[in-house]
This record gives sequence, structure tokens and C-alpha cells, in this order.
Amino acid sequence: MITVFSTAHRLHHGSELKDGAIKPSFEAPQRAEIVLDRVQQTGLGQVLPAQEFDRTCYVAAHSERYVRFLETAWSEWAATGKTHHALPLVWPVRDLATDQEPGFIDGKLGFYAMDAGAAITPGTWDAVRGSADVALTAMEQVIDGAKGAFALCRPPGHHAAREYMGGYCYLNNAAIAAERCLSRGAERVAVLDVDFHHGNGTQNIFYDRPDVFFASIHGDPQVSYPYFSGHAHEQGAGAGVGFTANYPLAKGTAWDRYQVALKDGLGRIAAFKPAFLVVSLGVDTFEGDPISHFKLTSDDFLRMGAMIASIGIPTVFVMEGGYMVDEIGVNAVNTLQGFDG
Ligand code: Q9C
Ligand code: ZN
Repeated sequence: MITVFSTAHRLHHGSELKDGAIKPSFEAPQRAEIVLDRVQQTGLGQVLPAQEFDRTCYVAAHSERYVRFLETAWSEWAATGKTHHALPLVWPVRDLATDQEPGFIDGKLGFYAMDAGAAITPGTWDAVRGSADVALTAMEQVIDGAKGAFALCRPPGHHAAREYMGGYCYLNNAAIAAERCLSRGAERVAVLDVDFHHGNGTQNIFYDRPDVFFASIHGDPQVSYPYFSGHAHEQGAGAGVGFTANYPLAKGTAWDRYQVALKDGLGRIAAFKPAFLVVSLGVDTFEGDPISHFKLTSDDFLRMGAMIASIGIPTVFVMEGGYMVDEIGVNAVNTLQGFDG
């Protein structure tokens, strides 16, 4: 399988608010380098650089004003004299909800963020658009006839919604890739999210759409980040009712229970008959992950890849989370090797 990779990810290493303190983000550059090393060691296949795509490809999944915010946030922040990373500190919750974009950067940060886990640094935008271009380039491979392709994206994307960042995510790489195949003529596309955390951003982007089926298997939001989405009763809205499927699973879930949800989700995707499948591949379901609560083993990722292959749909794997850096390469590449068979 071909891997698409961009060195632009190295321009971004943010801070996050965690346990009441600002710390270097768990989502660090070394993550992508370790996955790339494993791809090369195992001889998975050729590694291609990302092509550059037009920003209209990003606006397919996000609003124009949100993309403009991402492009200009660092310069607006730096213009106030601050030198540390930008993080939001006030949010338009419930009765404060408004659709009016504030004029000042501190207000914009809260308006366009769901949490204080996606910092803006000087290199963030270049890394973020490089990551989206990685996903778009991998989608082109599959549109052109490859059975599978691996988008080694960093930063990840699945928490980023139409108009907000969060959870280490800025542009939703998986949603941007899904929109790309639709704009190139596909009638239907499915997104399967196997990251430990609910793919709230992808769900948000496609919630009222019947042409994109979204399935997510994740830690129960009663006890796991992002807490406010991913319940089983969330199944879509309007014309999209029935085209979103959520599988919240208990803390401590291992392969025996995980594979029941995966089988059901894949069955529903196969019945939808999509032209393409995008897999949001987070490997933070691993038993050793420092911020998650599932118990998958490295061998389970081989099984996961084989099960995904069994439905026979051309598939783009888009890298999302996974924070046990020693094992992230093994677990991601095991999934791809399981798929290749
Ligand atoms: N105690 C991705 O995996 N912090 N994002 C959670 C839980 C945010 C994860 C803290 C986790 C975001 C792409
Ligand atoms: Zn995650």
C-alpha cells in the first residue's frame, strides 16, 4: 500500500490545557516520524509526498470564515505582542451561543474552538494544510484505482467540525478526503472512525447528509472525551437520519466486545454501497495508550485491518490519534498489513 507523507507536520507542536496546567501536547511530531519509520522498516510500500491542493478543497468540509480564521489566527495573535502559543479561554456555551464572529483574536479563538487542546503556533497553519493535502493525495490514489492508500496525516482531524477546532484537530482531513471523491463523481462515501475518541467533527460535518454514512466506535461519552457527543441515539438529522451510527463502548473494552461493534458497523457500511471508504485510523484504542481506556493488542490491529478489507471497498486510511509513541507505528502499520492481507 502507498503511504502519503509531508514533512510540513514538523512545523507544528502545540500546547494543551490538561489536568489544570498548560503542557506540551501529547500530539507531538515524533508520532508521525515513528509511523513513517515503521512503514519503511516493514516495506509496506512506496512513500509519496503530498501534492498541493486548492483551499476550496478545505472549504468543502468547513466554512469559509473558519478557514480564514485558521489562516490568519497566528498573525492576529502575534500582532497583540504575545509570543506563546494561542489557546482559547472563553466559549459561546448554550445561552451565550451566537453566530456573530467577534472582531478580536481572543474572542475568535473561543468562537472557533471546542476546547483548549488545539493551540495555534507560528507553524500550525502550514502543518495543518499539509496534513489535509496528505489526505487529498491519498484519496486521489484510490480514485485512480488503488485498493487502499495510507494518509500519514499530522495533525489529526476528526474532532474538527465545520466551524471549530479542538482535540488536537484543525482541518478535518477525513471529511475533506470524503468530499473530494464526491466532487470527483462518487455518489456515496462512508467514513468509519476507529479512533478511541468520538469523531464529533466528522459527525457534525455530515450529520444531515444522506450521501455520507458515518460510523464511529469509541469510548462512552459518559466517561470519555469529548463527553458531549457520540451517544448511540445520535443517528443523523433531516435527510441524514439513519446515516450516522455510533457505538459507545465501556472503559476496558477489549477485542471480544470491540469486534462485535466493528462487524455491525462494517455491515451497515457495506449495505450503504459506498464507492469509497475513509477510515479515521486512531490507534489510541491500544491497551498501553496513556490517555485512553480500551484494551486492544497489537495483533488485534491486524484483525481490524482484515475485517475492513473483507467488505471490499477501496479505502483511504487517515491517521488520527494514538499516543503510546513506542507502539503507534506497529499498531498503525499492523492495521494496513491486515488490510493488504
Ligand atoms: N483525559 C485525538 O485522538 N484530551 N484527539 C483528553 C482525557 C484530549 C484526542 C483528556 C484528547 C484529544 C485525535
Ligand atoms: Zn483519539
